[in-house]
Amino acid sequence: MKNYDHKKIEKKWQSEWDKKKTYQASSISKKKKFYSLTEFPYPSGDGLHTGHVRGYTAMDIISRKKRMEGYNVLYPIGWDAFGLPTENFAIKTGKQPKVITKKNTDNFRKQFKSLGMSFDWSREINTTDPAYYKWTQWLFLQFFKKGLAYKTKSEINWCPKDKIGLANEEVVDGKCERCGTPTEKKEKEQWMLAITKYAERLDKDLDLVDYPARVKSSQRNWIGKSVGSEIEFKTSINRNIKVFTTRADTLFGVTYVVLAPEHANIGEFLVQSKNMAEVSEYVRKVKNKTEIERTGEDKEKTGIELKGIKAINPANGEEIPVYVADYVLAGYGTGAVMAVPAHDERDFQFAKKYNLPIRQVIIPCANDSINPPRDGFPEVKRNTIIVFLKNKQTSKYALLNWHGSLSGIVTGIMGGIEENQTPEDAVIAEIKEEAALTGVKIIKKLNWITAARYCASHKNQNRCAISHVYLAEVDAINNQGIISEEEKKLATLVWVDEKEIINKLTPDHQKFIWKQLFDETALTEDGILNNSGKFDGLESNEAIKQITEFVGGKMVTKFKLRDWVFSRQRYWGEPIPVVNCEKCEYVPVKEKDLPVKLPEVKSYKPTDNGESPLAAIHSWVNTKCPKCGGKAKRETDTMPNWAGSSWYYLRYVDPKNKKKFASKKNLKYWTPVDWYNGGMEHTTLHLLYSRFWHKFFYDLKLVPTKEPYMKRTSHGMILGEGGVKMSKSLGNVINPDEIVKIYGADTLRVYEMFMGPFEDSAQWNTESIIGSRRFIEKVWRIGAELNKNYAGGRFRPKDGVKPNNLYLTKLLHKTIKKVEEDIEGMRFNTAISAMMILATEMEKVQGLPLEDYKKFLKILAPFAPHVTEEIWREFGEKKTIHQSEWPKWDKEKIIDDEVKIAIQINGKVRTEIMINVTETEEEIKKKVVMNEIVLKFIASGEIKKIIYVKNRLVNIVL
Ligand code: ANZ
Ligand code: ZN
Repeated sequence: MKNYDHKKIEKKWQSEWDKKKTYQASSISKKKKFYSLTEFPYPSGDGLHTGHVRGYTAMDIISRKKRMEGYNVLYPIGWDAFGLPTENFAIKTGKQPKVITKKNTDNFRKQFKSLGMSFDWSREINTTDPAYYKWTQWLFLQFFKKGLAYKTKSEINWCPKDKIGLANEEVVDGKCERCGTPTEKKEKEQWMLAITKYAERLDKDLDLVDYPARVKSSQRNWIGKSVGSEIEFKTSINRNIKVFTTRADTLFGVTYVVLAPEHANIGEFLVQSKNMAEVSEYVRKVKNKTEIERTGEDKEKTGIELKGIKAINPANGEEIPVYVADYVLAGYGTGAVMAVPAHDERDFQFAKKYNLPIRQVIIPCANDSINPPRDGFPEVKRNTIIVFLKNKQTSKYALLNWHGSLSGIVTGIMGGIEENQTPEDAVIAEIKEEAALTGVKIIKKLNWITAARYCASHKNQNRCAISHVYLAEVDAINNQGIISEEEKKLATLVWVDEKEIINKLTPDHQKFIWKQLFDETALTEDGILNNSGKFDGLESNEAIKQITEFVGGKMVTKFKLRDWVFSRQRYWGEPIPVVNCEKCEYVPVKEKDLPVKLPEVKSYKPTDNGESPLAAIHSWVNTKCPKCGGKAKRETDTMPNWAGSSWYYLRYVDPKNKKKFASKKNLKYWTPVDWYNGGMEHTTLHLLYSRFWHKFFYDLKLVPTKEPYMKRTSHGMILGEGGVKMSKSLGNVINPDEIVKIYGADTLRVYEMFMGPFEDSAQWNTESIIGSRRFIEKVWRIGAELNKNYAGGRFRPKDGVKPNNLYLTKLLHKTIKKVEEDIEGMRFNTAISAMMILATEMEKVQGLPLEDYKKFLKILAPFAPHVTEEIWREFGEKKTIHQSEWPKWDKEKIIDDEVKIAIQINGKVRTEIMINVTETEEEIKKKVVMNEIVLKFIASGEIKKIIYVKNRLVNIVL
């Protein structure tokens, strides 16, 4: 074996794999299938950057391992090639998007191949290929035929200067990305897909799949399922306001009602108000704010009262004001809310700003975390006070350190309110009892009444302590009396710095009220009803049902999810295959006339009135109605970027099929996708959209499974040096081509997988690549050395070669097990470090058995496919390592009965020896002093002491 020449080796094997179709998946196989999918890239003009390499390498490693484990693996790739950057580049340069795309995909393909990705290139797809988008159009028509694709007026972002509709990502801080002009909202007829019809199932079926918790919750948040009540408020103008609330239990705490500025009946309320001009001016202004600007927790809420109009609270008949406010959205619920400032944070901020009453009707009641209530004990409610008493002289506060069954608990001064006491009386009395102090002044009372449930085990009961909370002061404590022995037995009084209090208090409830005393927030938790007439004392859950019924409301389920705007007024997308006939209205293009191909145009710029450039090609637009043959016009809107990627994983299973989007047979064999990895940024919309398409196809019996992807994972981003995002403008993008040239694809792959935990972001550092390169060189060296002994596959041992080494065998088996499990768990970094340790040991040992080394090559092969293939073949193997069998680890061999320990002389490591864990300390020490290296040192001094640290080291002190 010669020196390691990555350029030669990598080229050689890449073309060999290509020629032999090493990674082609067969749809006819008795083997178990494994479908591994990775998000197909948008082929940008910049090419792949090193950030992309991470995800593709990860799935490549998994796919390679699965092949070696005997699976029939499908690992396909293609191009999600419609999109704005290409279109904008075409507008700028006048080049055809098709031509630009071809150039870019050629480059991406070359790059992927140079990285040794084991894609099945025979299945390459391209969303802009008419043979592909024919089926995107066909699938769209299935939605249309079922009434799930419909046209309606909807708002788009509009740049008044460029006169074009903008995608959301082209609006930056409310301004057009290209010219900086503030964008407006413009109503336009748009195609919509009725994804909301699937909202319930998109939420529920997340239970069927293996996605990370954060991905499931991002899906669920986007869908936004919410169970609540619809309740009608009568008003003084003979028009009811229907609100949607998840907290009907708070109805007695409503102090005003709010309409969204775009509420369907806003006009009616406007004209009957006494400040119509002002309100309409307000409504007009709110319109151009984004949803986030309007509803964000930290955004200032604005609103205006509809003067002269009152609403009636159906629970208690009270008259309350009606507001129009920006934090209520027309598109959610009923577009109107009942405001409960005490229990909703947004209402709370609004009420403070506009001086509206705040009325507490729920007493939040937390279970004590240290001493929670126990099942089976009866509950006793008690009215109590909690007071934080300050010594003005020292600025310290008095806390109680409880003993006995409450040992470890630290609270403010507290106690029960007796029948004949006001809470204030109780405060004074408790301070006298527990602190022996008088002359106390009450400074503040917390507006909220709160409660905590705990177990009073000495009384065999659970308690619900309803607490009134106070701040009090005392000038000094020199007149402190004597605290009774009885009180002292219960608790010790301690004085604590203000800063320390939050850490000292133990029950969560005490921490909570302490914070509330200084920084009040709404009480958004459930609890026990209060100030609510006959419903007082009920728990929130029960009260929601009872109060809803009491006022004649009904329970409903709402979703935040909106129907999907499915058209854009742009050129570079799939034409929507619909014809608008003067007589028959929207008619689908006949299946035999699909695809509706994109015509070539001279200018790719949208027209002045915001139509797609297609609208300007009259020869294309004017057509005949597929139904009546009369005059008709083609739809000139195109589909959004998401269309092609909503079903691409289905096409891969049968990419050349001319009669169907994919055959039933292939779909049955290959789907669902077993493992789908991609960027975190696509775990909300892309995932949701493709799950929606899939479910719809499932209902049409076009696909055999309910869910498209059984497992989803996401990789962390690769950041540029210094920890910032890689971007062209910062000039910190690392081109993988450079790295491949200098260090080789194997090194780059190992480096990227070694950077850190796969799900975390990691910082690129060109200097550290050398470590991965050295590792590969080491593997090569070991191979070359062995190769001298084993040339031609026959063993010709050199003199002095020692036979098998038990320690190494064990390490090998442990490493196989670890790498196997780490790949499954995407812990690529720890798999690599285990292999690095193994390589170091293998290089040290004399007489490494070839079989052991080959096993090592196999587990390294998924990570570094080229170098392992080269060495493998050097040993006379005729078939590729990538179709060899994954090595088995032996259970017996991984039991640790031998460990390596270090031998130190005067604290310095001089050598290492293997010991058996069953050896006694005596035996080990004997062994150590007989060691050759140790003997040399002993010769120059006398042994004073030998220290043995079990299974770790022996230190000889001379
Ligand atoms: C009264 C109330 C009291 C509310 C309370 C909450 C807490 P989710 O859970 O996200 O579905 N709401 C209803 N429609 C709204 C709209 N169009 N725009 C803005 N806010 C709206 O939220 C439901 C809650 O959000 C509803 O329950 C309503 O406020 C508010 F202590 O009603 B709630
Ligand atoms: Zn017609």
